[in-house]
Amino acid sequence: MKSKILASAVATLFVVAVAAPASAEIVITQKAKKFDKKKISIKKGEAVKFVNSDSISHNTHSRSSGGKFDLGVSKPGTAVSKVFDKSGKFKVRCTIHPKMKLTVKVN
Ligand SMILES: [Cu+2]
Repeated sequence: MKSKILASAVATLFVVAVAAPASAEIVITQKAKKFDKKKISIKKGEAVKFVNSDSISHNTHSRSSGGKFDLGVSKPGTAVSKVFDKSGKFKVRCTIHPKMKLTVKVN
């Protein structure tokens, strides 16, 4: 009887683990006035966390059609997050530093 309960508990734990969001957090670092990657490919519904590791503020936005967003200005040491819930190719930019460029491809 005891082992049956244990087995059930283990099975429950397994289900919980599997049911947890499959998407690991995707992190992009803003450092030296650059995104640490130029291009990333993610799945629809996944979130990207933008971490400002610079000593200056950055803005994070996209004006790509079908996926416009603006996460505002993030101060040094802070982070902002964006869920990409539409497929497509989105150019992520910083209004303060136009040379900062990242393309997010959402599959
Ligand atoms: Cu910037």
